[in-house]
Amino acid sequence: MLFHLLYPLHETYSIFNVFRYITFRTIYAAITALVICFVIGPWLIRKLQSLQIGQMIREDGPDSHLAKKGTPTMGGILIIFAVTISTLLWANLTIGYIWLTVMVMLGYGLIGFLDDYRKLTQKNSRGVPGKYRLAAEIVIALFVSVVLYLKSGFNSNVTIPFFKTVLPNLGWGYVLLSTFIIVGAANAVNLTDGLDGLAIGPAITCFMTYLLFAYFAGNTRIAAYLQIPYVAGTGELSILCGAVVGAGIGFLWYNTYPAQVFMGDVGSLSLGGTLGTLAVLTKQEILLAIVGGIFVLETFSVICQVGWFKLTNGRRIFRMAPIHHHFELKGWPEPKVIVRFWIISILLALVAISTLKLR
Ligand code: 57M
Repeated sequence: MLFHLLYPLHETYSIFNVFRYITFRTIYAAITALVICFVIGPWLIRKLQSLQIGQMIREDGPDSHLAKKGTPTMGGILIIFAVTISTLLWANLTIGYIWLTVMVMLGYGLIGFLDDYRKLTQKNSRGVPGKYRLAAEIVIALFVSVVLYLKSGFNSNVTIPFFKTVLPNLGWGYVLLSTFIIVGAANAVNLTDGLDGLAIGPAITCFMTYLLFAYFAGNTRIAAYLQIPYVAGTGELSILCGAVVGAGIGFLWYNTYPAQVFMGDVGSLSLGGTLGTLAVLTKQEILLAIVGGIFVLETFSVICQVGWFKLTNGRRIFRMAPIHHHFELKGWPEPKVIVRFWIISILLALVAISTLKLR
């Protein structure tokens, strides 16, 4: 909105020319979202507490988690609110990719909200039946994928990391791939969100990385120099990514150990769905497996644990899955698990960025 209101004034006052720059608006989108979290966060936590929107803790989890019972959850509402307001303020709202990504964030946020709400009203950790939740996630992801496939200027080639000339065109198969990426990312972040700050930390590094990818893909000179797909309009997604990074840091202020609030499925599903959508829009689909390697590791640990458990009639690979619980049960203090996962996430982000040159 500010772009549309203030940039035209640059013809009279040159200072307003600054609003044309994506870098400027990305920085201030991050600052705006961060300030919104600082201003509204304490009120929201008190509100969640007064409404008794507290976390139900499963008995079969690590004993250390029992002390977390009643911690306010659904703090993801703060993230979504801050990102939405900041994006509407700073992004060029004529870019359809902005609306598409915000739609996924709000749609997945609604699915998560209904899941969290049902857990609270039913006083258990089951929530909305998995098949209905998955169906709703697939419908939203499929809609976005079909819209992109039919949109002129958006091709169905897949970018393969390390290979600049290998760009297989999947045709309609791209719709299935992008649907899988969006739904998979949402559920991977959801699984990871099991320790204080464990999901939001890697989410911040992922969105910082895709902030760069969006800026590069939307800039003809940089895209040509790096020989990555140019996608007109994705540059504006840097502003949305900046807002998510700012909101994520703001949320981490309250979610850091010992957490005052959890993001809830409303936060984890919306963050993951948004991240998956960005990976598709910036044509860095497969690279998400490296950038979001922590989320992949967590999901993979569950798949291996459940699969092995069924294959061997009850034997486990890990002491408990997802893998963050395994380290907890090995005796690592919670903060140690969290910060070490953050460090790995930063390392993976750097490796992923380096692949743009290693091709
Ligand atoms: C999402 N939710 C956390 C919080 C957060 C198939 C199986 C692997 C599924 C998985 C599962 O239930 N996943 C659900 C993870 C939960 O966090 C809430 O959920 C939101 C995110 N979706 O925002 O509202 C608990 O995580 C802890 N937490 C924190 N700090 C945070 O900032 O401490 C969350 C955020 C919270 C709190 O304790 O209650 C979760 O862990 O459920 N199941 C599991 O992950 C369970 N693993 C398991 O059953 N392993 C089995 C098989 C199935 C693989 C095995 O290893 O044999 C673990 N989780 C629980 N109990 N709660 C262990 C048992």
